[in-house]
Amino acid sequence: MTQLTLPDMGSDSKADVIEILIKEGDDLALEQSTLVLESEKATIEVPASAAGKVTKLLVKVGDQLGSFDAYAELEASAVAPNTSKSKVPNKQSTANASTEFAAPVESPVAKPVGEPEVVQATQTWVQPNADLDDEAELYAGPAVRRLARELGVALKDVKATGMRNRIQKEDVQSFVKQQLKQGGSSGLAIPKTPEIDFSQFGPIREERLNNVKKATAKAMTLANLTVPQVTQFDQIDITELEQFRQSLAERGEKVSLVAFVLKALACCMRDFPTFNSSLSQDGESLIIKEYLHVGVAVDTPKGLLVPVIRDVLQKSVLKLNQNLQEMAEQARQGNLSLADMQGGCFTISSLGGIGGTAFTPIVTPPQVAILGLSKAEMQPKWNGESFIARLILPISLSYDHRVIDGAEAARFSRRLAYYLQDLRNIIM
Ligand code: CAO
Repeated sequence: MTQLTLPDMGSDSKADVIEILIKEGDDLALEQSTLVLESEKATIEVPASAAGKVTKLLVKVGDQLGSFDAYAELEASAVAPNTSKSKVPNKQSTANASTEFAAPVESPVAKPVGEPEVVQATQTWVQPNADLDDEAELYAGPAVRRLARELGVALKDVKATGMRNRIQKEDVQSFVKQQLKQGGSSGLAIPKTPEIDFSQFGPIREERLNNVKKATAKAMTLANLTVPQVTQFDQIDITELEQFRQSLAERGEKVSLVAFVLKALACCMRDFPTFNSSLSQDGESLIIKEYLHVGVAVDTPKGLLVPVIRDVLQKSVLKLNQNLQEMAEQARQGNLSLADMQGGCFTISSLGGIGGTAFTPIVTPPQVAILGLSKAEMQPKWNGESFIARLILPISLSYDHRVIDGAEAARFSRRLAYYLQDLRNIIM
């Protein structure tokens, strides 16, 4: 058994134990901090002078210790303890050398047979008044300051519960817990929207949000906070596609433009697998999917729902159209199951039936991109000799810039144009 004792403190006066950084059963490493002592002018962190398992603590917070007092018993490990005695620099000399290590001053003393081996601290550093915060006169030991630094906590915000108004480790921990509960209210945390009594400006009424709207709000907030998004705008000439679509309609086959876009999009995702990926949780890798399911945003009386159409690459445009119409109807009727809305690799949001020239759809993680369709309109296009009327579809491709670069997004939207401008390219 080994006893840990304090080094020579350089005077007869005693220091208060203000923090105990170890507990019985701990495996102590050599020079690991064990105690924080406070004398009138300094805070001293005492490093372990031997490695081993702590079998007994001989002190408690509030005790007073002086030079060579024992404070713990240790079952020493194989690592040879450093048994040289040392002397803490006296306070005058430490005033200008706050982090200086004291040099050993005595050689090891042979221990009497049968007596516990006494291992004294060999090094310590003294920081005269270093724990006194100039601005707010805060007291905290080095270990607490280190913890606060690691957690990004400003000590002035922490309520102290220790002796002489000293901030303890537990105070920092409960401050962090409190902040997490409140959703954070300091530093870089997102400030809350101020609560305003709108009735002071005129009559109001309050409508409770339904579950769809609440889920959308949560998903959009998460998406906007976590994904650095960019939107690439482009225009696609769908004149021929529309003529083909109309000819199908004349034959009684009504096919949505979205079904054609689904097919062309799946070809693009096959060509650019990054668009069919998710960033791993630790941000270290990309998870590339070998399946290809696409969600389509549907405007329903309850709010936005996104049913997922499976295996888009393998399906014909007619099959995709059938899936789209069925899913959209189920969404409007409120008959979608949770499974119907899961597993999407990409999303299409079409506002073309309503209008608008462009918008910035929001990428919803873990997906890395979303395609917005706006209203196609006839536009004059120069063919080198004259202006001709062409049907132009505006698209808005938003992407997660952590995963997709701008050049890749531009190539992707050009590839989509390649497939939609001439559908024959899809079967090549
Ligand atoms: N350009 C020009 N006209 C378009 C068009 C476009 N991009 N897209 C649709 N139209 C026209 C067409 O004339 C279409 O009628 P026909 O197909 O008979 O000619 C008509 O608008 C209706 O289209 P639609 O968009 O309602 O129907 P759809 O089958 O093409 O799309 C669906 C299905 C589910 C995408 C759509 O009904 C829908 O819900 N869209 C809203 C999606 C949404 O809310 N997105 C925002 C999400 S973020 O808040």
